[in-house]
Order: sequence, then structure tokens, then C-alpha cells
Amino acid sequence: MTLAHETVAPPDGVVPPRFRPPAGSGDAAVLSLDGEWRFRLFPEAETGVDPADPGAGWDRLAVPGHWQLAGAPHAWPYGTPAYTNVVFPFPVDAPHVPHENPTGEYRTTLRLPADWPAGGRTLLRFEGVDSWFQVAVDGEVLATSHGSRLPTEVDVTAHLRPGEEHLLAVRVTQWSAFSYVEDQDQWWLSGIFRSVSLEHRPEGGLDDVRVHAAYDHTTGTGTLRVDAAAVGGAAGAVAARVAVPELGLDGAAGEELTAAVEPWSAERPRLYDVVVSTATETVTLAVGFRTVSVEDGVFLVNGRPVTLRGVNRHEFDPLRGRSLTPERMLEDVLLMKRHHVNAVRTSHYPPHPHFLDLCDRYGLYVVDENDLETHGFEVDGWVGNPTDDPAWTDVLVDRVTRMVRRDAHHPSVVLWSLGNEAGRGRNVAAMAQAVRDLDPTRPIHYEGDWSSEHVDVYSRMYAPTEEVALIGQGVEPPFERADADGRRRTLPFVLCEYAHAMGNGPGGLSDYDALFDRYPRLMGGFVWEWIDHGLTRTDDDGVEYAAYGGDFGEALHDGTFIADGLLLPDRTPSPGLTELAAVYAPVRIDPRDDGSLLVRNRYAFRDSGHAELRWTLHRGTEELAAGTLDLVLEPGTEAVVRPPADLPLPEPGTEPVWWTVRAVLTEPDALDEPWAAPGLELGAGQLLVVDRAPLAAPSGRVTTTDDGGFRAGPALLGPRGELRTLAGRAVHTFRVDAWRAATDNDRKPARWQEQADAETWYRAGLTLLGERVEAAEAGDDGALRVTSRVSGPAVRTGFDVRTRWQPVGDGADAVDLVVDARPVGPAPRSVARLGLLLALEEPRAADARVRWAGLGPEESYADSARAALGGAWEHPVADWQTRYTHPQENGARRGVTRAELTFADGSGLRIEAGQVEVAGRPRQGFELSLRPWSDRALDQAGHPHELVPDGRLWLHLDAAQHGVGSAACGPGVLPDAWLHAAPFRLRVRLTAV
Ligand code: IPT
Repeated sequence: MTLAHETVAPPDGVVPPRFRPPAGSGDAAVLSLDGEWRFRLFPEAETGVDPADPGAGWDRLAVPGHWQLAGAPHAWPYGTPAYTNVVFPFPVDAPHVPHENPTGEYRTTLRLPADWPAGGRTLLRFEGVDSWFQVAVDGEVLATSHGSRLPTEVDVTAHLRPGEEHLLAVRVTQWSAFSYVEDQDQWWLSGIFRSVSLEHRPEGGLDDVRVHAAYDHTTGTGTLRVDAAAVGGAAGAVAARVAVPELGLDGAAGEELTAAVEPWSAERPRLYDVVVSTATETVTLAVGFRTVSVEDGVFLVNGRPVTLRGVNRHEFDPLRGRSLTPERMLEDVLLMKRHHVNAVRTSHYPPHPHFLDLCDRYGLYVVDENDLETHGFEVDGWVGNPTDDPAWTDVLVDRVTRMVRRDAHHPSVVLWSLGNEAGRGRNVAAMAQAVRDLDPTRPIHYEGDWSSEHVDVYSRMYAPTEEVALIGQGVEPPFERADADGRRRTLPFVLCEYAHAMGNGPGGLSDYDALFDRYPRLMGGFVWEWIDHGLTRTDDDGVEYAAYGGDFGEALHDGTFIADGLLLPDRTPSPGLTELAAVYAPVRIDPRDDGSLLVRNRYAFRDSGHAELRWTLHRGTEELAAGTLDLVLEPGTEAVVRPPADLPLPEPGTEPVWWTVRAVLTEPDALDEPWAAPGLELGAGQLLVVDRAPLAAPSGRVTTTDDGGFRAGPALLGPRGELRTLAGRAVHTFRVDAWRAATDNDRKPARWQEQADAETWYRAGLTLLGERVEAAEAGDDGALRVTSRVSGPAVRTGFDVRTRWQPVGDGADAVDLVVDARPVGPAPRSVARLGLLLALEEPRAADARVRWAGLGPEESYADSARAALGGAWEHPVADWQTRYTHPQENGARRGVTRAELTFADGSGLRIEAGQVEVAGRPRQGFELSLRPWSDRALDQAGHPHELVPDGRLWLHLDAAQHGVGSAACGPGVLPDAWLHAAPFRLRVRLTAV
């Protein structure tokens, strides 16, 4: 039996696709149908409910919305969300889906208002319904449709009589044949999740408007042609007027109009109101003049090479799933702009159309992606993949057509993408041809077929930097087919996904960005991904947390892989986004080895006049001098700057002195940027100009205690040299450490590695390190020397450690601690850290405050350190933590030269850095981490709210830590951030205050 929702065919009974003007831009009547509808959920698609059944007494459900989230965050009355990445959560048996198929019956009343215009037609419009649906009015089935993130319109003119009530019945199935082509990496969520409306189409009105607005950068001329057409019953050209009052242009639809214009770009999103009118309808569109082209293998906007510094954006809200309010869309756009993102790939489907209106207005280059992903077929070698099946050609061409028709008037859209992870096959060619026929002005993107035969840009995901460098130079390894290889080498290259931002990371962003700057063939890339899809739910005690795969009891799921964004689910920027902003900075300021700073204007079109270069000379937070640099750079140019010659440099003191330069958006210019506030940083960099004074050599003597132990300033040690109390606090743990709570990246092997780092550390015993003290001896020089072996069970791997304690002066409350550690036994491929772990008994550890001088203010790691600048900051320990959706190593502050802890009782401990060395190479300061719980607890927690303070303050003083990389879905830690087991030395001065 062929079931309607398993029939592979384009939608039936629908109006041909057409453009979608921004809400409020036209004068045709519109009636929103959003609100409470009647609803019932059934276990199968054959609900047995007559579409004429008005649903009296049924539940109420908000439209738009997903039925699984109707009671979020507390209740789940209509089933629960489920997450799989690649795999289908049902047997691969296309086009069939299980009979267990949650199906929603929706009912609402249609009544045209009294002033609804007479004549013309009335269309019932759905912006998005997941996944298959059937529409009936007064019991008569009029249409069936699918394409969850695409619009559907049904002509209901003949079915509605003014002033009368009609019954609209919509049946929506969760699963359908089309689930096989909507296998995106996200929650499975169903229902009418975007708005529904009635739209009046006046006779002789503007059903479809096609805007062609090009810019000739050689002449500064904009060329506008607007085609107006009717669709459906009366298809054909419509005689319309086109006016651009601001340009004094007035002409007919179909006519080419030219004028000198300011072009549209993401940097300056200049829009002109274009008024299109017929006798019966007027639409005012915000039109941008711009031309996208590929010349000599380089991607150009308005004749200039543009680097896409992008992100992949899924539509996500922690309570509403993919049903986004306009406020949320705006929040995303503003956050992107404020973090110097200039491009967005709408992974992996056309977004709500309002999002594109915002991209036009605020300035973001968009890769608009078709609603197509068939990734689950890859599991079985792509057997049966719809992308290569002629039975699916019409369906896939219909989808891409609906996208292009809906969105082609947006200047922000610079590339069309045919879909994501849908393999290869004949339908790629069919879709590409359809897109070219509809819109020859934009290049076509599709990553899934590496031959790049049918596309205009060569696209890859997660290619490592070595390979990207080869591609940049055009010397990449050849593609298997010589013909395709030859053509592919002529194309610009884009990373449609890179730098997987899962958990703590991504590491290595700067390495990619440097390549984008270096090679014109590289047109940039899109970080995976914008936001963690953690859905808010409450636990048994009513505590809210962000749920990921498995948290709804799914039998099959992909766990934390859904939490891989630059924003936490509640849109708090993670340190990864701060790092991204520093790497993507349009005015890059980087130190050079000769004690100068290189300032680069990385805008393609703007000079840097809106960015005032403000410098300060500061020690920690203390400003010693300040000024501005008189420098305006033309687009794409650079200059070297140095501290003024007459700068009053102070003598070395307890903290280093920095010369910091920030490119800051000035007040008047901020008025031109609706997304920015004055003071927004467009780039920053600094130089260390006066190092801190070295610590004086200690001169005190260790004394012995009654029990045969030792006193060394604020430290009390036992007879074997074990640290018992420090600054009056009992010591729970004190030893060398080489492990960390695994990050998501640590848990996965990078493709070229044999083993995940976390596995390496486990096998090397680093997760269970302990210490055996060998000897403690007070020497003639007044110092106590302790020798010990630190190692884990089952292995010979470990460290031989020599520790030296010496009071700074006699009777002083300060002690110098020097730790020299040398790896012994078989060396693991990597270690997580090389340093000291100290746990102090402190019941109110989370309330302790810490002021530190070093790189900050946020966490940084060896390969994600561009955002961290030298200075001084203060936090309670509670705020020192980054609440990654899946708990893991976080919070390390690097380059720390001085830290002052103040406990809740007012007492404190000061830690100052002395000599720090790894493998004989000196480092500036140590890396500091502080937590009110142990690394083990952090490693084992599933969600942040499961972490509870354990009555201790856990400190790490590290000589170095391993980078974070991007191995969860890409390259691992690069060699320059890789930490090997190596001899290290750490000297610190501890003072009770
Ligand atoms: C890639 C997908 O395109 C994307 O949707 C997401 O799943 C990402 O991986 C991982 O988070 S595909 C992968 C096989 C590289």
C-alpha cells in the first residue's frame, strides 16, 4: 500500500514557488493565523480522524511551535525530543518509515475579516512544517506538502466566503519519506514550527518579484532590473512601475535602470528602498546593489577579494527548538556582528526568511543552504541514496527551487548551497542546473561531491591546515579524475565547516585564519557551529539544565555531539566566541619580534577611520600613560607602530608593564552601525615593555617541628616532607600532576592519530597519579629537599620529582618552592599538563576571590590564546569556571605572574611566579586553574548543575598545558601546542597574607 506520506513526489495542490517580501513591506492584506490551535497527537499517521472533525474538546497548542516542546522545560505531554547526528532513528528502508509515527492533528477556524479585499485570490501560507503535512478546509483535502524549512502556499480562494467560519485541518506526521532527505545533525522536532497566515493576492498584483541589482565597481554604477510576475492561475509578466526615489529612478518592470550608487557589502550594508507597484499592489523592498563573481580562482564581491569569516548557524532556542522569535534572530545577528563574524552558512536549510532580512540590513554574507541532508545513507556506503536516485530528482529540484525563489532578492545571499552531507549523484547536477537557470548571478556551493564538477567553489569540511595550505597554493593532491581535477584547481576554496567548537575549543583558529590572509584562493570558512543545542529541562528538584542527546531517554542517540557551539545554549558567549572575535578582528594588531606591533586593516572596502587606535601603558590595571595613534589605513593595507620614544617607562616592579593598543569604534561612527555600541573593540594587541623584577633569592632556614616534621615559612611539612598545612589550611593533595578532566576534543582521536588523548592519559596512569616520597632532608643552605616518584598504577611511566622548600627570610610568612620534575618510564604520546596540584581544605572555596596578573580576562590555552591579553583581573572562584554544557577542563589562565587568593574568612595566600621552564625553555609565569571541586568530579559530571563544591579549593599551578585542538570532528592539537612528557621546573613564592 502506498501511503501519502511515503510517496516520493513534490508537494501536491500547492501554489508555485515565489518570492517572500519582508513582513510589512507591501500593502496586500495579510492575516496571521498564529496563536492557539486545537491539537491532538496520535501514534500513527492513519489517525482515523476525519478532516471535517472540528476537534471540539481537544488540547490547545501554540502555533508556531514543536509539539515535543509544548510543556518545556517541565513537562513533555506530546513525546520528547530525540537527537541523532548521522544515523536515522528508524530502519533505513526508504521511502518507508515506521508505523509508529507520532502524528499531530491541528484545527483552527478561518474567518476572513470584514475588510478583506474582494476579488483576487487568497493563499494559505505555511513558512515551515516538520515533516509532512496535509491541508484541508471544511473537510476537503486541498494539498499535501513537505520540505520542513521551506514555504508552502495553498490557494484557498474558492473555499472561503467572507464573514463565514471555516475549518482548517492540518495533519502533520513526524516521519515521512522526506525524513530521509532531512537528516541534519539536530534534534528531531515536529510540527507547525513557523508562522501560518492568509495572504491576499490582488488581481494584477505582485505575486512574484525578481530583483536583479548589480554593481559595477569600475564605474560605480548600479544596475537594477525588477521583473514582476503573477504565479499560479494567471502566470505571466505583470506590468509594474519601479521607482527608487532616493536615486531619482523611475521606470517599468523589466527595464534596466542605472544610477551611481553606493554598493552593498557586509561591511557597509547600504540598502535602497525600491518601490514596485501596479494599480492594485505596492511593495517596497530594501535592495542592495552588489555583484558576486569568481575571477582567476578568487571569490570577489564588487570586484574585491573578500574573506568569509563565518559561522554555521542552526536555528536554535533552548525552549522553542527551531521555532524562533524575531527577537532571537536579531540577537544572533547582533552577536555575530559584535564578534566580527561577517558570514553565515544557514546550516543546513533555508532559515526563517526574517533572518535574511536582518542579514541584509546589518551586513552578513550568507550561504543559503537547501533543506537537504541524507547523511544516514553513508553508514551503509550510500546505498539507496536519494541524491543519486531518479525517483527523487523532482523532489530535490523542487526544494532548491523553492529556496531560490523565496530568497533571491536578498543582497546578503552570496552563494547558493545545494545541501549538506548528501553524497554524490545525478541529482546534484539536476539541482545545480535548476539553480543556474533560476539565478545565474550567484556561485553554487556543495561540499558533498569533492569532484566539484557541478559547483563554482571547491568546498571541504575540517581539512587540516597542512592541506589547506597546499590548496591555497594550488598544489593539493590531485583528485582521482583528471578532468575534474583540472577544473577544480581553477576554483576558489572554502571551508564550509572548520574548527569544531565542541566544548572547550576550538583550538587552532589562528592557524586557519593566517592561511586565509595569505592565499587569495582561500575565500575563508565557517566555524562549526554557532550555538550548543542544549534544550532546557528541569531535574527532579526543579533545577534547570541544558539537555543533550540521551537526556530524554532516547534508545539511539549521539549524546553531547549536539553541544558544539560558540554560544552556550542560553546564548552566553563561550570563551571560544571571544577567541573567534579576536581572530576575526577586522583591525588586527599583532606583536612582531622586533618590539613593534603590526596593524592590519582587513576590511575589503573600508578604511580604518572609524577605528580609533587607543594605547595605554599599564601595569596590571594601573594606567601609567595613555594616548592615541594617528593612523588611518586603506582597505587591505598595514603599518608598523611602536610605543612613543618618550614613553615614561617605570622600573621593573612586581607586575609586568604592557603597552596595549586597541582599535575602538568611536562614538560618531557607532551611530552608523546599528549593531555596535561606541567603545566596541575592533582589534587589540600588545607588547610587554617592562618585565617584572625577578624574585630575590630566599635566605631563610627551614626549622624542625616537635613531631619530626618541618616548618618552611607558611608551610608545615611532615617528617617525610609531605605538605600538611599551607597558610593555616590543611592540605588534602599536593603533588605533580599531568592529567586534566577530558575535553570533548581530548576524548576523540584526530583522524591521523591512533588514540584519543584522554585514552593515552588513562593508559599512562595519569588519571590515578599518586606520590611515593623517598627522602626529605634539610640542607646546610637552609632549604628542605624532598625527592619523590609520582606515577599511576599498572605502568612504569611517571615523574621523578625534586622539591625544594626555603623560607624567604627567617620568621617570614613566605616560602620559595622549586619543583624539578623529570619524566621516567615509557613516554606517553602527550600529557595533559605539567605542573602542581594543590587542594586545600576550604569549606567556602567557591566564595574565595582571586586577583591575578597574567593573560586574561578569560581562559586561554596554547592554541586558543589570541583573545587573552596581559593585565590584571579579579573574580570569585565561582566565576572562574566556564559552564560548558558538558563539563570538562576549563578556566586555565596563562602567563600568570602573580595571584592573590582571599578566602571567605579574610585570610589569604599570594602566589608569585619565579623561573618556569619546560624542556629547558623558559616561560612567562605559570598557568593557573582554581575550582571548588576536583578534576575527577569535573570529568565525571554530565551537566554543570551536577557539580557541587566539595569543601576544598583545588588549584593547578602548571608550567604548561596541552592545547585543545578540534579533534571532536577535525584535526587534533597542532605540534606547536602539543605537550610531551618533558622535564619541567616551576618556582613559585607562596606567602600567607
Ligand atoms: C559535519 C556535518 O555537516 C555537520 O552537520 C555536523 O554534524 C558536524 O559534522 C559535526 O558536528 S559532517 C562530519 C562527518 C564531518
